[in-house]
Amino acid sequence: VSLDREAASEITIRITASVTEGDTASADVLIRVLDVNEAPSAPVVSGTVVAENTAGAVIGRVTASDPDAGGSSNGRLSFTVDDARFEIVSGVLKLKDGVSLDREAASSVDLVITVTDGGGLSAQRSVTITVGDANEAPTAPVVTGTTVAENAAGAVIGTVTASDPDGDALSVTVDDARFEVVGGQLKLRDGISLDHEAE
Ligand SMILES: [Ca+2]
Ligand SMILES: [Ca+2]
Ligand SMILES: [Ca+2]
Ligand SMILES: [Ca+2]
Repeated sequence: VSLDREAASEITIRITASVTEGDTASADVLIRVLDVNEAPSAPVVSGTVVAENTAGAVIGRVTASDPDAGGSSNGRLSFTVDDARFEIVSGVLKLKDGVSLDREAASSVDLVITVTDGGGLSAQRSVTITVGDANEAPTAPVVTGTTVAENAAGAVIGTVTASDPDGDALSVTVDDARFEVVGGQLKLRDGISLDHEAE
């Protein structure tokens, strides 16, 4: 048999003495159950996603319970996270101010969350946080050539390249109707040629 202070912090027992002739005498004794610190439960995080390119982004609330709840320091909980880019403030797991993540560099982050009570007992949980994708603009297109022969219908000027941080498929257009970009090449449209003396 053992006792649980959190279930009952005091119990009263009655002790009775008797003699063989039948006389009895009793006394009530109040027994206090002393507190022993018990470990908190492993922390739980309410969110699993952090937006990329968002400094200080919030992931979710971190909670844990402790058998020694109430005013005692044995039930007072504090939280830490093992990755210096993150912090837990007022029970909220977030990126530190000024820190943001890049999904294209790493699509997820493994964190260990630790809860510690005022008596020094702790519990941990490992969580994987997904970095949510945000669409990012492609780079400005680059053309390898800058000259075109006159009187050469459909002449090719050069190769057009651009890249996209997200790996998105890109389409390339040109604002002068005499030109087109086909198969990654900037060229005059078929049947169209230019005249050096005119332009
Ligand atoms: Ca306790
Ligand atoms: Ca405790
Ligand atoms: Ca992205
Ligand atoms: Ca994109």
